[in-house]
Amino acid sequence: MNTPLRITAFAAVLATAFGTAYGVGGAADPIRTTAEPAAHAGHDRAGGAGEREADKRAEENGSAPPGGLQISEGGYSLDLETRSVPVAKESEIRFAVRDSAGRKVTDYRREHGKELHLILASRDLATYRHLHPIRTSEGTWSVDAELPAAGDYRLFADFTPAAKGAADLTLGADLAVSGMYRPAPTPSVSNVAEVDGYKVALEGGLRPGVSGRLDLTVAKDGRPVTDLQPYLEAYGHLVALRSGDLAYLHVHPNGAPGDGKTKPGPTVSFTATAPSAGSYRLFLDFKHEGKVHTASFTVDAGEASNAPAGSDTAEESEEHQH
Ligand SMILES: [Cu+2]
Repeated sequence: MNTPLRITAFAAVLATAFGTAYGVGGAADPIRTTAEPAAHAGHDRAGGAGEREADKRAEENGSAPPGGLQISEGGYSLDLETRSVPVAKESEIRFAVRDSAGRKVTDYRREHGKELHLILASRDLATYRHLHPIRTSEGTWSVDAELPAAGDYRLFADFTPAAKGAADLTLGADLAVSGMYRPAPTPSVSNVAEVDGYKVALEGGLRPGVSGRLDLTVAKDGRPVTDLQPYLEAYGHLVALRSGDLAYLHVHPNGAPGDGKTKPGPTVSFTATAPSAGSYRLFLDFKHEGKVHTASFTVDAGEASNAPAGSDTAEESEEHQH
């Protein structure tokens, strides 16, 4: 149904997007997760045969949850020391990642140039921040943020512990921003976003359970931008958050700066799979003329195609035309 190369590339993207879910299938059982939140380490730490059986089933039927929905997973927990900050006032947010013994984690594997990527998103998806906190040698992370609107926010820590066998994890915790809360409606579905004088057009989209391609094309003053700058080792970073529960999907571009074939714009291409049908908010970070900009879109992941192989082939031929 596909060339081996394409399957490999797709698998790599999947591994990035769902590293947690595929690497640590054990977090799939909601009952078990509630009762024993820190018990789902990697397969090497899996419990009895029944548990391993459940893990295997979860992986097979794809029911392993997306990232960001749990505060504790794979033996690691997000310990949010700052539970609440005032609205519209620069405030320090502190947290730590703790291992199953309760110790603060101080060894991380770098992903895209950073040990940990921090995403802050309001529950209504109107506010989004992609930040890089600093860590003390004892393992406490801190970052200053000024959040423009009150309400409940989700804080996502995206990281990979350096410990052997540890998978890429996205842990999530709630952060309250105090003040008068007026939830914003989700912006309507659109394939064009405007930010800081840039216009970003989206082609393609998300499909549940099927890999889909998303091409984002950046223009300024009506002209394609062909000198995007690498930001964190890529020409763009795309995060998708599911409306309703903020399930977190971090995808990376197809191709990297300096690989000899990826151009610095105007189009940055991604591959992603939606965990379900529904509405998603996409946030694209890109860098141009020394500044990072964030373009956001609302997209609908429709019903999964019955013929994923056919759709992939269609995409592929499209690719060859360029
Ligand atoms: Cu980051």
